Amino acid sequence: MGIYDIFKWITVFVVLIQTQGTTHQTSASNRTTKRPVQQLSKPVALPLILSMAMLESYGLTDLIRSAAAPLLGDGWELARVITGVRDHYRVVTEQGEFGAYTTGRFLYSADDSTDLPVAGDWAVVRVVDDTSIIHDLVPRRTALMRKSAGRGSGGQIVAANVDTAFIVQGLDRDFNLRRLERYLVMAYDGGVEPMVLLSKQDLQSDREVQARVQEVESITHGAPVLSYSALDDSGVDVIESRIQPGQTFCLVGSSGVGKSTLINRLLGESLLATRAVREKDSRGRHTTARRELILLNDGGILIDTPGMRELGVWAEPSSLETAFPEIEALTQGCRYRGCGHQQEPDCAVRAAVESGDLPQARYDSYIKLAQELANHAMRSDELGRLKRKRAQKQLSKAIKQVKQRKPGF
Ligand SMILES: Nc1nc2c(ncn2[C@@H]2O[C@H](COP(=O)(O)OP(=O)(O)O)[C@@H](O)[C@H]2O)c(=O)[nH]1
Ligand SMILES: [Mg+2]
Ligand SMILES: [Zn+2]
Repeated sequence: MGIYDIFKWITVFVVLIQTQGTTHQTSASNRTTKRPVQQLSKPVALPLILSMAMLESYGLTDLIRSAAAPLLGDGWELARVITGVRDHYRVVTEQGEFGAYTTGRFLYSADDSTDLPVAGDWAVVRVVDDTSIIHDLVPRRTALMRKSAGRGSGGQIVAANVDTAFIVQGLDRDFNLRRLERYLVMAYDGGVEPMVLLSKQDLQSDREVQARVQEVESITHGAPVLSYSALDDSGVDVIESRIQPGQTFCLVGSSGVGKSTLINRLLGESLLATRAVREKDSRGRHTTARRELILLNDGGILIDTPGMRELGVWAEPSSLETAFPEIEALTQGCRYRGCGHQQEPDCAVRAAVESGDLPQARYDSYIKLAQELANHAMRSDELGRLKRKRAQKQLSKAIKQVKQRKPGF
């Protein structure tokens, strides 16, 4: 038995163990066991084989593999972006962590900043010595997007391929239902499940906390609302229980609400991982890059975001319907299709406000957001929209392929 045969059997063994641990591996198991064996026609070092579980712990799924397959050339590999600071990226591949930069061709083909890598992106990279070159991005499955700061600018991607948005709000002066609505719109628009985390419950009486949780539940329409305190640890275990291995959670919320504190608390002993990564930049200077994507000990991936003073929404107007479902339902009773719910006669939405069924503040918030989003829609770049559609199509195709292989996906 030659050395490669030994490697081959080790791989098969490792892959078998991996596939045992993951769900829905029925018809796909043939394929997942075959692929790494094929790679063994090339010399492969043992650590690389063992670390194949690494990208899975960073959230790699068959869906992403399928979507990436057409992009992977010879010598290229998949990586997840863990720091998306422009010109100073950091990625993790099956071989470990690397600083990364984009190719000129990639930059040239980018229409605007939303095409550039952000934390959570899956990228196709080539590792050269101790650095890596980003050739392309796998179409994003989901994305959290905000209006970029500054006048007349477009959208900005906060994080990509997020499963759940932890919308953190403080049970202190930060508490604000209207701001929460903005974050909910952002999550729904990006295809991300929202979960509201109300921090600092130690600052309020139990009754007050209860009342605020109920208030929030009245606008989340079923999305979970949890309260906790990082000070006395109450409620943190419930948050922990919601974090599933391989799932990506992005913390969003105003600065000062307690996002970093919560991350440190969830990290527990692996606190070190939140420390900034020291590395050399292109000129050989030592710089510190903030690490945004963090892997938890018990599995689960967290993405920290810098605090946002004010969240400018950047979403398709249709995302309002998801965030304001009760208003969407009322719309059916308006006399005119496309009713703006303002001056139009026989408006069911305004009637509900007058009868007290719909709180005035909720209505005002809806109208304000609808106007903001309509303005964006008019300004938005048609090309960008088309590209989003194209990426979406590519992704739907990949989803279909995975579904065909896996009944019950
Ligand atoms: N009383 C109380 N203070 C908290 C809690 N969580 C965070 N803080 C404090 O809030 C401040 C801001 O926290 P930080 O995590 O930096 O907020 P971030 O800007 O959202 O990352 C810090 O002084 C924390 O100690 C909490 O649950 N209760
Ligand atoms: Mg912070
Ligand atoms: Zn109306």
